Amino acid sequence: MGVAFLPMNPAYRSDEVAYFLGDAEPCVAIGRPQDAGWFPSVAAGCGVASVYELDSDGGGSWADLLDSESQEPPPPALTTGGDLAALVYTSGTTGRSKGAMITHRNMVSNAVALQRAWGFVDTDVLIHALPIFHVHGLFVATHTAMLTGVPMLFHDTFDPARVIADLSSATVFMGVPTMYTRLLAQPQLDVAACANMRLFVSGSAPLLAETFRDFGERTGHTVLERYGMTETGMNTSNPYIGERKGGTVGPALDGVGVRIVDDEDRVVPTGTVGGVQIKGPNVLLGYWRRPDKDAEEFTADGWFRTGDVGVFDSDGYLELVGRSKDLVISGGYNVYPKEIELLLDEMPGIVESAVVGVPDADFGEAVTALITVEPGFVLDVAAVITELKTRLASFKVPKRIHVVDELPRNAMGKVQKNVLRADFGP
Ligand code: MCA
Ligand code: AMP
Repeated sequence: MGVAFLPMNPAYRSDEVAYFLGDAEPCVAIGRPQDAGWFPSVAAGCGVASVYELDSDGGGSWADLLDSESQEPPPPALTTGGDLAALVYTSGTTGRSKGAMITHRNMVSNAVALQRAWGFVDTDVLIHALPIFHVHGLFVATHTAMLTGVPMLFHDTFDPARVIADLSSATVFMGVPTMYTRLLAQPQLDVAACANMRLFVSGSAPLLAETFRDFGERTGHTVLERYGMTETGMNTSNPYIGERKGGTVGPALDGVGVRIVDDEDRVVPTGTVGGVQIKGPNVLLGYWRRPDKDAEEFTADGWFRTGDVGVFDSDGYLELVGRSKDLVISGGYNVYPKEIELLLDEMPGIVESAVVGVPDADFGEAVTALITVEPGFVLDVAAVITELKTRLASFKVPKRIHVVDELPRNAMGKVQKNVLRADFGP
């Protein structure tokens, strides 16, 4: 149809929605009935011409419109696979998200590569319990199942007991590490419960070695870990047939170029840590209306800088060892510290703040804020959290806030977040 889709997390608050709609300028916006008090006016305020509602049972003014139209599909407007298919917002390292322009070719190439790599067959049944506003649930899970033409048992929220109850009717599950730790917390997860399953895939955040080990021991299944990004879809995957190495995200997928480079973009020898760069048909067209970001994130010879830091082992398996970008991944959701710091720094009595991710048993990393205040000021932490919740989706709101005398800085005056992570970790 020539339409580009912009998925949004329904947990976003009005300021966040206003930013996306103002930046993307869609002609149609569809919201939920429970947001009727603010969504239509925010969308109209951003110049969106048509605003509709869709409820979780498929009813609402959007469904009514479709019912009232002729059933003839509109003439295809698509001309090439290089056309824009979706705008997915990501990576606001300076506090503002950027729209990653994903093409039809990006999606198709990745779906085909994953279908082959993970051995999808027409008898598969996928348990889909991921949110459908991020690449993991929206493209990786949905596209592999749809390309193979197999059913999805679609869960509208993640409930570990419900997933376990469905395992006997399914063959594939995809989840983020938090889902695996929550599944392991259920005593009914065992070999018998998983007897019909052929594959468990994990991604979006690092799978802890103990989760990998415990899941194997409890279920007899070796979790297959893979690595991707909104901008690139999936890049690497442990093999379906062959050794799945815990702590690694496997070799590059078919057709995807993955290289490790030094600070001057020179490829480093195997076994040397460096920046991870990607090239291939899976890599985004560019950032929506951000040529400055395209220039920053792509090398002169067309490789995309992921901001991840990794190393290849002698078998060609990639191990991710860190990130050069300032990003917290909490339960698979990306949280950009800058976005929270900017809001905190505006609040009365706060001098400055630093937001970091500290290790957390459930979410992998827990968003944690360190704050300095004006002399004599007593910070009401509960009020800060309440205020942040009106401005931000609640998964971004710090789980912990500490008032400190000062923030540690290096010789360049930059806040040393690694020191804070170590000091405020468990
Ligand atoms: C929910 N909460 C969270 C998180 N999730 N807080 C921190 N981190 C989180 N991840 C908070 C809510 O804000 C709420 O707070 C309270 O927990 C309960 O919310 P609820 O919705 O009931 O949570 P849940 O159902 O228990 O959610 C946990 C979850 C979810 C199922 C693990 O976070 C999830 O679906 N994560 C997957 C995200 C994902 O798909 N990421 C892929 C993006 P309060 O009570 O204060 O309101 S990355 C990607 O796509 C790339 C390409 C890749 O590689 O895959
Ligand atoms: P997003 O911007 O939401 O697409 O998140 C992509 C980021 O998630 C990557 O750049 C990595 O930092 C991280 N990520 C994805 N998969 C994995 C994984 N298996 N292990 C560690 N980090 C991962």
